[in-house]
Amino acid sequence: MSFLPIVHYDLDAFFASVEQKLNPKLRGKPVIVCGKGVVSTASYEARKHGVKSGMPVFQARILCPEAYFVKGNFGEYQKHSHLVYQVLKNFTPFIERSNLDEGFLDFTGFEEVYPDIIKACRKIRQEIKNNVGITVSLGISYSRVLAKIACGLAKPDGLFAISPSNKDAIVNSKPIDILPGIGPKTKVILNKINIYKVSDILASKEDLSKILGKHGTNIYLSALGQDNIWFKEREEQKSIGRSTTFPKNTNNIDYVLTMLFELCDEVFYEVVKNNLSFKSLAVTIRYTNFQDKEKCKTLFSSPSKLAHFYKIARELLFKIWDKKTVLRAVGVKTYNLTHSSNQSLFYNEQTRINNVNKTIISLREKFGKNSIKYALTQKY
Ligand code: TTP
Ligand code: MG
Repeated sequence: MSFLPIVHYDLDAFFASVEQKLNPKLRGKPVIVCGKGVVSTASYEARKHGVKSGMPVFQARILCPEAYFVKGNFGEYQKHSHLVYQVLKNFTPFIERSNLDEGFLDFTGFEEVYPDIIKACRKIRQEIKNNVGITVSLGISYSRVLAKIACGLAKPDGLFAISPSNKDAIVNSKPIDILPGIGPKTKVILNKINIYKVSDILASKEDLSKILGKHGTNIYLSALGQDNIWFKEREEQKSIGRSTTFPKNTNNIDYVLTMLFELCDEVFYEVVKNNLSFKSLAVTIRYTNFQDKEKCKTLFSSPSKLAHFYKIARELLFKIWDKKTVLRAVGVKTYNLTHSSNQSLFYNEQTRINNVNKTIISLREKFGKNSIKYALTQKY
């Protein structure tokens, strides 16, 4: 079998599984995690009764009155997501988290490290079960879209692989909404022209682009198993960075930090504006002899506040700069960018910070960059 380098992981009934792990009384029972009057998630025991995410809690009570209804504990979910990440990062440095409970692992070029990728994935599942106490489903394939589909087929608590030789047999007979880009509205449009299965999409290339334009073409490519706008290749993920050459060489610490803060401000809001998050942050300095020095840090999660971003950048700067040597330039760069999704039904501190960031960005778009700024207080 050809090497299948892409793995999609998705924790099973994530919030409910964490509740069941923390409270043994809930294990094996229908558990419904509620937030803002709707179901955040239901354990598989509750799903048997028809309870679904997004459903009003009163409706879930009718469908499954014997369920345990619990209030979500976002801090615990973040903690468990972090524990899962700790396990995953021992297997590959290329982890693209889409949200707290799912993402892609990229094993491209790892054929020799993992000659049997399925065996490696079994190990990942076992380690998450042992070390974190919840279960994960894994989909393995040669593209991101197929790995995600495979993961859906593996659920719950399973593992599924789609290879070039079994792709048609497995995927083509499935309903079209297995593909990305097909929500309820697109589904209705396509059903009207007798497109129900993935194989129907493969037979309707022209109709798709005629009716849905570029969107239709992208759906067609997904049906072929090719990644496009929804899932980008690792190579396409760029970095965002800025650097500045000082008008005069300097070792004035206040001046250098002020410039660093300006750069952090630009890079940070550029990242946020594009709905991205990043895994690595680097600071570079250039000496007067044009030699460069860089210090990079890999982070568990992308800072959501400029102050936090700047704090890390300043620490990195002080690791490579003795505060005495005269400098010519300084730079800040973020690497390993992925699209971030802030999907959460809870209004929490994170939502508040995201709203503040969005407001700052829209004020700047209207009134210019200097219309609103954080004050920099120097402490070192
Ligand atoms: P999902 O991965 O969609 O669902 P799940 O992990 O509960 O179940 P499974 O993957 O086995 O199908 O979402 C992950 C978590 O995100 C989920 O546990 C709760 C939260 N969530 C919401 O808060 N609201 C929602 O509408 C959805 C879909 C998820
Ligand atoms: Mg999940």
